[in-house]
Amino acid sequence: MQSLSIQLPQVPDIASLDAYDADLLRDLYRRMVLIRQFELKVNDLFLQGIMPGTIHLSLGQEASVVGACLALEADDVITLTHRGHGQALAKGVSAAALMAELFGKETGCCRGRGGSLHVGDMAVGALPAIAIVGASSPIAAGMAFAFKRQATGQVALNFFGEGAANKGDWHEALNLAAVWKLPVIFLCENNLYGVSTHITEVMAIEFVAERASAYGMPGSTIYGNDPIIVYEAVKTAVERARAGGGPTLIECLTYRRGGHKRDDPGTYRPQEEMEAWFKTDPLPAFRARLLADARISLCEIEALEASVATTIDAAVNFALDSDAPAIESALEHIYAD
Ligand SMILES: Cc1ncc(C[n+]2csc(CCOP(=O)(O)OP(=O)(O)O)c2C)c(N)n1
Repeated sequence: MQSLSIQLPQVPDIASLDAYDADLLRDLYRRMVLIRQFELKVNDLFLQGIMPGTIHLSLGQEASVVGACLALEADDVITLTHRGHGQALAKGVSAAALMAELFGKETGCCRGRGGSLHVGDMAVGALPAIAIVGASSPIAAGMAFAFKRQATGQVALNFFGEGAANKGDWHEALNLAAVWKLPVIFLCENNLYGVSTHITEVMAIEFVAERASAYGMPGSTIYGNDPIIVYEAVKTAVERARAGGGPTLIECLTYRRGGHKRDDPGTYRPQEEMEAWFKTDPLPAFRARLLADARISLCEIEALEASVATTIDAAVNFALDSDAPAIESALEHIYAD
């Protein structure tokens, strides 16, 4: 933790990939590429005026969500944020259903009712996103409470941004989760900014994870732009949670490549900071590490990237060809009168 800084990225020494199964490495990279290509396509569609609504892109944060989700089992559950496309794809929501959701179509993962801010699919353990900052932490703790009572062996992983860690409901969730030793992992994607506000303007300590000790749970701040580092940290937390040890707080230091949302160019960020973080882009970095591994060839990586591009094109066609929900179904699949 000492070697990391909230100001500029510090890339730690990264261990060799030898100990990891090649299929896991391929899966980590494939999901990161899927998120990257999905969001670049979504951005294009917005700029062309083809896609409606608003979007919060997570370009640059792929390693944190993919490393975290691959450390979970299929029946474990995640909660998503307003910046949730990557979280959803990492957990296994199909690109076609996600794209259709963004277009408000009946074939979308929430039948077109949610849009970008509420994506998810319980069939793959992704609770549709809650756009109220901080509000998903008590819900994750609640799900973990149910898992514990029913002895299902499942864990819940709560994604949130560092801005959420200053909300009261977040603190209450961590406290109760620790007191009741709930099987929940609180995973902060610390991208340094809540909209345009730098973390140092709203937090008097350096790292969110320092707060873990106040609740009596382990906490760590890790470099979030390497999927293996995140995978290892989450795996340890998951094992602890399943063994009845209770929650863990993990803070992944990362950076969003763009602004807060599509109408924000993100120009409040210092040039030096942006340049330094952009150099740590998780995709080229992990690609280079894979290429250095004798088990994975350039040809294979290029084929993987091309196949993801085909998946994204198919997702767009599927979404555009799908029908909007019928007007008479407007009151179906909702939980309020
Ligand atoms: C309770 C609440 N207050 C304000 C907002 C408006 N809002 C949406 S995203 C956001 C910033 C959240 O920052 P952070 O939690 O760090 O997540 P990030 O956007 O960096 O992923 C704000 C203030 C909201 N959605 N909910």
